[in-house]
Amino acid sequence: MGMMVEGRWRSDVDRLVDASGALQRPSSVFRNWVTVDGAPGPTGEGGFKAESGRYHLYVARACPWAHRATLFRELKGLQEHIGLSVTHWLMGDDGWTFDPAPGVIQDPLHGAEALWQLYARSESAYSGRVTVPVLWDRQTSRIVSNESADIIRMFNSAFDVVGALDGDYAPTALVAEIDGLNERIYAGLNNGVYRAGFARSQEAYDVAVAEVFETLDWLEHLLSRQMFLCGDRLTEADWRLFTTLLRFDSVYHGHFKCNVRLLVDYPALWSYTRELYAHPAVAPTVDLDHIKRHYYCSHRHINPTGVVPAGPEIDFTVAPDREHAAAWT
Ligand SMILES: N[C@@H](CCC(=O)N[C@@H](CS)C(=O)NCC(=O)O)C(=O)O
Repeated sequence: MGMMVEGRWRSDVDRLVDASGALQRPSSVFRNWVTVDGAPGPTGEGGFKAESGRYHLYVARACPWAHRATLFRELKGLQEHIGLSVTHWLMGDDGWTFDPAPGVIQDPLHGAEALWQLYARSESAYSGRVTVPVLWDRQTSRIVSNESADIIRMFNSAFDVVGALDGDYAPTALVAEIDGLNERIYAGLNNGVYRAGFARSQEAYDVAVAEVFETLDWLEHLLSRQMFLCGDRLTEADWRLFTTLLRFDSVYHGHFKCNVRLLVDYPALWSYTRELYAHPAVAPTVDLDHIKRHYYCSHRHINPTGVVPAGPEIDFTVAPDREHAAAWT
């Protein structure tokens, strides 16, 4: 895995694991916000007003953080308002690229061949990681944000004035609860699976994998009693959890060694995952082929042969069987 150093791509730098062998995920650095009137958001600079056709989203289908952003683009009906490019599934020596392959949507704005070129265009002396998702401003040719947590909050409400679909997944009265759930689920599960998978010491792995299954056990208990994480209302917290659950048995169980139990061994969580999967916004955002190939081929330090396993066979379309299953009209 490479990174940029003063505006240039370097493929020879490996910088995510500390001396104890534990994964350190650095914070995102572009933290501006699109707002209704262009006023600054909670972080960053102002000037990014919600306008139809002004912004473009760059994602990898494999990435669970980028997946949040494409989900919110669909949930809020923003496809006509915000363009989309999809990288190649392989994150190799050049990082994320737009090499032609099924499912790749190339860069219509600048014809970038690799994502780092867009980071360099936005900030010529940029040093740091080149991550997806990226929300790009066509007007200033700059990255607005590369933090998925912020991007989905913007998508949730900022574009309502330009014709987004109804639906508030982070209502003010629930924000504190959603933030609390997000924090616990991020640490124990969304990022916990990465901490387990990228650990380079037994100790770091043991700590991470225990937290993954503690978190799943807690979620199973919660979702066997209520429809969604916040009770009866579907919120952002559910969608952020969903992108990790969707990948669990296909990649985190095998590739990241999170193999104490499978998702399908958790009756409530497994049904909940299928219920969310059946939401009409989900199918256009899921590419399990990109997901599996990305993980098993990109992380050669974990899977040196790059061989992608055939299974497991998973059918997300089996009817839900929770007593209080969610259904969509
Ligand atoms: N905090 C970021 C994390 C994004 C992230 O780590 N994306 C991964 C893909 S799953 C990536 O692009 N990694 C490239 C790299 O680290 O060089 C977010 O949630 O948006």
